[in-house]
Amino acid sequence: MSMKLGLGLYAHNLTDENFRFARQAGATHIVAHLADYRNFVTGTIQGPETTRIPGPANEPWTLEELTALRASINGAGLELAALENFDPHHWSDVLLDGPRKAEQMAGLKVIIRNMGKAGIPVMGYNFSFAGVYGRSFGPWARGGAESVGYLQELAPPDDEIPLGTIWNMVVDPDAPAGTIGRISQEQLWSRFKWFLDELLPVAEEAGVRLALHPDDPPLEQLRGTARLLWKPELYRKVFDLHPSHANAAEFCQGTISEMVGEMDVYEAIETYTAARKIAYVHFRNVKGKVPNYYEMFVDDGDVDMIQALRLYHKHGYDGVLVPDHTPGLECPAPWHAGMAYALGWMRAVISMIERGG
Ligand SMILES: [Mn+2]
Repeated sequence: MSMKLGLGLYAHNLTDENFRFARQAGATHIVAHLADYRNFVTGTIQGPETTRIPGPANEPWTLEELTALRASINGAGLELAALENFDPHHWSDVLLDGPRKAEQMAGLKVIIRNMGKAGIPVMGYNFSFAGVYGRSFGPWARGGAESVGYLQELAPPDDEIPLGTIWNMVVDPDAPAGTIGRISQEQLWSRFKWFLDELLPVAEEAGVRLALHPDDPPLEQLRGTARLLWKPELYRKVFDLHPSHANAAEFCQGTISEMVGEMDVYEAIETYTAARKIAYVHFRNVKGKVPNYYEMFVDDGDVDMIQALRLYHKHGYDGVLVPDHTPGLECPAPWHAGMAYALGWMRAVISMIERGG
């Protein structure tokens, strides 16, 4: 296959067993999240038994750590396609324009240089203040399968973000009371441009692409803060800031299809694949659009996923697609079963398309 199948694994899931699971399910690539949402949300500090990178959260990932991570994945017969998301401790003040901004940017440069030396070609990131926020869980997928959605009436209050918090994660438990306040589109784009100005030259030299994930939920504003990429056509604005090959998309097709914009999901796939801007794809299906949508099984949503794969193929996409998330399948291992279902479906359809069917 020239399109490649991958599996995304959070830090607590980066185990040899899961590498073998990915290989057995037909994946050839891994996307590794080293900042662990689940452990952050529950306030549990990652222990060495649950993560491949046990170092302090605010330290840049070292060459030794990244090389060992890649070797463990290669040892299972897989490639490491990308890292996904800096740890919030790495760059909270870059996002918030805080006093440690310059120091943190120096750390991000160390990470990108180390990734280049370790042979990890892509860094996925989400330039966001509120991050993923306000989603609900329910039996909304086919047959009552447990899924996630964004439903306006179930969303928590759209209150301002507390000090010491970025995305939905606490980076400073000792922060005083109060909020980070409101952040405008102008402030957001100015900070984002500074981030690209500083980091893209380093990424180009290191041979690493910086791949931007869109905002999920794709609202223009959330918790009093502007959102960067809430319509498909805004990727054009991002790429126009810097026409570098290293300025790329972590193309979350699921989030794109939740958006209300001028460009629909099929046009977005065609436009950004043809422009060679897609570093890798989050391949998942949804029903509905912002402000009310659910995540569905890959073959059961609003998007014609066979047509979507045909469009990547038509424009010569030869990168990695990962299922991103999927509803769980009701059994003793809902996450694994859901992923195996998505991977099997994707592998079959990609094979069919690439054979001319
Ligand atoms: Mn995604």
